[in-house]
Amino acid sequence: MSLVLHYHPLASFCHKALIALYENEVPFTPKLVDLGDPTQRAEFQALWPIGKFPVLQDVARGRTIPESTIIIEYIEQHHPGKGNLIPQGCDEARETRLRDRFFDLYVHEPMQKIVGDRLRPEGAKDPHGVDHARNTMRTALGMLEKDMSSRTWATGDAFTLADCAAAPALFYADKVMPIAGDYPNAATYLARLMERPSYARVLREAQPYFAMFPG
Ligand SMILES: N[C@@H](CCC(=O)N[C@@H](CS)C(=O)NCC(=O)O)C(=O)O
Repeated sequence: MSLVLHYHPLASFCHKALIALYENEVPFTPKLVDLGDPTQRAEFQALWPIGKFPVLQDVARGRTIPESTIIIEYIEQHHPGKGNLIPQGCDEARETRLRDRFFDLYVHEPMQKIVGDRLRPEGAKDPHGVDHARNTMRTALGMLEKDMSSRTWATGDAFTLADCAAAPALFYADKVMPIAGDYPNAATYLARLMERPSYARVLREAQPYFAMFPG
């Protein structure tokens, strides 16, 4: 099999890439990386020194592709399936990429900041950074709440790259800042994402690892 995905089943940005692979029904070999294991970490960093997953290797084409958004762009270009995750039209494609950035930068990364702080030892916490992250997330959820009053998916009627980004961002954001009370449309959208077969599969596969999530 040409494609190898270096990932961890619990890792939120890996969920994003997995959703796209499942949407397009692209065959790949999953390679679970335990970053806590120094040997596995060193092997992984030889591939991508930044050391963050997901990373996709295309053995046949001799390519290593990091970054979840770029992985999805690559899949769409070189291994397209039945999904059409980036629309053909320039304006629609740009809007999709904007929504992808929106979820990554203003929901996903603040969520990571909040979760990451829980893992820091006493005395090394960053309450100011966490407050800032919560405020950013609140602003983004407020914007999403308005958008989702009239949309099925992030950009309209079609499931796209933006929904791949939204699913894990909202799933884990909901764990650190429950969204149903203040953002009912966003909560309905999250429920729809969780029912989407591609993401339902990702969540099923992550199930054995959820106990590792810092609650
Ligand atoms: N911008 C990257 C972010 C990837 C990322 O933050 N991955 C996390 C897991 S969700 C990671 O590898 N964390 C391990 C670490 O930072 O040591 C992407 O979109 O792929």
